[in-house]
Amino acid sequence: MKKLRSSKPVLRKTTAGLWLGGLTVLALALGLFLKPYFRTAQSGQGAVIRISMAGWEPNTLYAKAGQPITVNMVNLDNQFHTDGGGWHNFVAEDLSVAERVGPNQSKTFTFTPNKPGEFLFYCDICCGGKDNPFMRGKLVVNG
Ligand SMILES: [Cu+2]
Repeated sequence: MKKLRSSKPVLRKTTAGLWLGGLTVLALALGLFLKPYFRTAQSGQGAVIRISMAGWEPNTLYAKAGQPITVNMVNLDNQFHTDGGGWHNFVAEDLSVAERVGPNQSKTFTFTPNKPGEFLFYCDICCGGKDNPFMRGKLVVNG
């Protein structure tokens, strides 16, 4: 009987250890999962936008006036495109933004729209550029 009693705390410790380990793993997993959201929250607003010969996806971005927005522009095209060699750019004249991204590359840039409104952005490297509706997108800046 004495042996049984002495083994009880050991069993309890193991159970507690398992719980603690499980909780730690859970917290770490949750932290990893939530990390991008927290980063976005810290640096204002964030958006991922994909560009290819087919156009922008999505073609509407949202921002808030006076708050920085970080755009991660992902280029889905390769260098074998005869039209611009697979390069694209993000041009928003009214916001003084012009960023280029190479084939199969991504580029992250940050800017701060200082006034509310709807602003045109486009790629002028390929496919007719600004005149092609597929190469056009809209940034909606809320006040
Ligand atoms: Cu383009």
